Amino acid sequence: MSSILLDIRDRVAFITLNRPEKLNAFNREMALLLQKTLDICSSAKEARCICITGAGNAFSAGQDLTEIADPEGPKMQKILKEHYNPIISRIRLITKPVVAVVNGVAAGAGANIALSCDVVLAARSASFIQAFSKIGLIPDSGGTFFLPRLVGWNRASALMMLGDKIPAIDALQMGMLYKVFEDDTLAAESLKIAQTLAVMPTKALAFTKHLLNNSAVNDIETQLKLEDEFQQRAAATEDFKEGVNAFIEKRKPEFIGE
Ligand code: T3D
Repeated sequence: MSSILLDIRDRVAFITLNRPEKLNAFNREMALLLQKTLDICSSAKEARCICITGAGNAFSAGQDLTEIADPEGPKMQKILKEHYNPIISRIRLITKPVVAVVNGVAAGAGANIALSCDVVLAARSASFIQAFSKIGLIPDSGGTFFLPRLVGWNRASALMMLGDKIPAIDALQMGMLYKVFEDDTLAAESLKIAQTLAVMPTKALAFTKHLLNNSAVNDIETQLKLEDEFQQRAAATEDFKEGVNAFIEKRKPEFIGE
């Protein structure tokens, strides 16, 4: 069975991290396959939203620690450069919304992959652990970038240093997530959100994502100029015309993602 599953249905690409016996921990094969799968989703015209979830009871326990301990395994110098950094870059640069459907524990790189997504949803029984300090590592996979921006410096600092297990409901209250659903409704509620995103004006969503990526580093004047540039690009899309026409004609818009 493949360590990454892909299913494209009704304009949504569902990616499942699939090593449930290891709580979907990442080995090299799975990390490289996730990159390849994200590339497939990026270029698949029929997919206008991407969901990432885990098989079984976990989202992902991060790096497979048995692989690190294996003298034949990939060397530390390669792991971030070749495994995680390209995953995070892809999630941020893909011009479609990426939804993390966190169905269980998300630890280490598993947590930070989830936090790098555009919309983060979780089951009530899910939890988030910046597990790195517990094994003498620093938070990677964008954790030092995303977490302080999501929850503030002080909380991020405590979460990363203590490595506490944070229940989804607390993570929600801290601003780490968008919504928490009961375990038995997570799949259906996430599907509704993904299907909503998949019929929205995809280009405008992609431009919004680009602006958010840049807002993390730009000053206000630079960001205002960028908004001006991208608003003009959004206004030139077919979906903008459709949005305005549908409003005037008092009907539901049919966006085509162009
Ligand atoms: O260059 C670099 O390598 C840096 C990259 C770093 C990226 C990272 O992600 S570092 C952080 C790595 N992850 C961790 O440290 C988390 C380790 N796991 C845990 O702390 C716990 O498993 C959890 C809190 C996530 C879940 O606990 P629990 O009690 O629900 O499950 P469990 O019993 O600990 O685990 C169940 C099985 O999954 C178990 O296998 P077994 O004994 O039944 O055969 C366990 O060994 C396995 N497992 C869990 N996490 C990992 C793992 N196997 C390999 N690697 C794991 N990360």
